[in-house]
Amino acid sequence: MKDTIYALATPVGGAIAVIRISGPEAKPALEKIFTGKIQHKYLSHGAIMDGDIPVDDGMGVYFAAPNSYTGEEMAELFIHGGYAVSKRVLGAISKTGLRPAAPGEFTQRAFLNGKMDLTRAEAVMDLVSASSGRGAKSALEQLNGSLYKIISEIQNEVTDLLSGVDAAIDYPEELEEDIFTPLPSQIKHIKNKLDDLIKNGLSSRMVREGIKIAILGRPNAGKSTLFNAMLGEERAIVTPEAGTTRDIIEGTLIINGITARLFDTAGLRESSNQAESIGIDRAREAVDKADILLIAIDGGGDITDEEKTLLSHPGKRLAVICKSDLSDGAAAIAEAEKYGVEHITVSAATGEGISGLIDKIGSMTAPETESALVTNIRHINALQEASNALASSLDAEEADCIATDLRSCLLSLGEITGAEADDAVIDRIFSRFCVGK
Ligand SMILES: Nc1nc2c(ncn2[C@@H]2O[C@H](COP(=O)(O)OP(=O)(O)OP(=O)(O)O)[C@@H](O)[C@H]2O)c(=O)[nH]1
Ligand SMILES: [Mg+2]
Repeated sequence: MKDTIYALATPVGGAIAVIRISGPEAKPALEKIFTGKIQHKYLSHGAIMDGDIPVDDGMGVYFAAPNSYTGEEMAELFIHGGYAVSKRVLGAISKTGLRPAAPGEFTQRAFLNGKMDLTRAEAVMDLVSASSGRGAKSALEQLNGSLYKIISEIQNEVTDLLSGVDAAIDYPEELEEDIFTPLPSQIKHIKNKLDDLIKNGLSSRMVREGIKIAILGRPNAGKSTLFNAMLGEERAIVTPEAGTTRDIIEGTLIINGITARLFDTAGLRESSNQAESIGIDRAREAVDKADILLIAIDGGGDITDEEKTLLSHPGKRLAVICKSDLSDGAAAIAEAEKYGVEHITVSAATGEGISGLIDKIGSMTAPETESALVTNIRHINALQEASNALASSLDAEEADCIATDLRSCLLSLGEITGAEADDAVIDRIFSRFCVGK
């Protein structure tokens, strides 16, 4: 039999705090500490007692198993949110012999009791931690089981193909139809679906987790001025001297409902100054971590090799031709076009072009379809493995090898819904949750 756990489900210091209790002792514990009426799904008012001493006044609700979030006996208390009150109430609960919950333990129990599959359990956490409105929307869709439905459909299709191949291996004489001729196109069809989910998933991951945008360029290109103009505040130091910025400076702005973390970096050049060199190393590292690279180029200058390297960087990037109040930037524009990089001309000093730049970034982050579902990196990786297994089945010549690849595709898909996930993976997933969820 499981033990009974409790946790504060809200941050301390709000107006109201919520305490959750789950496990076989939930009802007896509630009876000990709460004077209100205790009835399934009935919210009642009462005192919270520590023995004979009232420690707070609040609301309580009891859920009889299995009709609760975790599928177990559960109770929730809504108390005053102050630190001292929460502490006394938690103290009273612990005296009833319950155990404090580990991170994600409520949702883990819900999963283990079959209340939700893994995609939904993870969506709970994504919803709690979503930093933007659109991120919350996609997590909510996932919570409603839409990802589970799509993955199940794909699993069925692969299982159908696999059963055909298995039948052809085991009973070659009895098969009336030729299953092998249409097989490659059937597999490709499924693989395309997986690849679309992955592609849209990557951009919707940016939606949920926010995007990282790094501004890079050579010294004095106008990066810090651009950074300040985008944030609308004087954050980074600007001087006419080359090599002003050293540390990476971070600011946050919301673009189309997405949280964007903007990074200003040290201008790239060879430097003998130690602090500047370290700053330049960090700037180069920022290139790899950024979802979008803004390549700041002074429209009035010549194009350097550093700038050419940035323009040829793979991944999402945009050339920002700076100081349009001083020059038309024709040479820089021509260079960006040569590398096939989109460009926009701005003057951070006058503000010209800045809102256009922000719109452009917004369009670069928009998922390609409205229904981007896969926002979780674990899911994206599993989909990628499933897709790789299908690719390998297309190359396979022996029926046995095709069957093996189709099986490994199914295993990867099963990891997403939890049907095939092993205990270690499941523990790791739930340990990322917050306590009380
Ligand atoms: N006229 C004009 N001057 C600008 C503009 N943007 C930047 N500057 C000037 O260019 C100089 C360098 O600007 P910064 O923003 O410090 O350049 P940076 O790229 O951050 O330089 P480092 O930090 O040294 O790499 C400063 O004197 C700015 O005032 C612009 O749009 N128009
Ligand atoms: Mg700077």
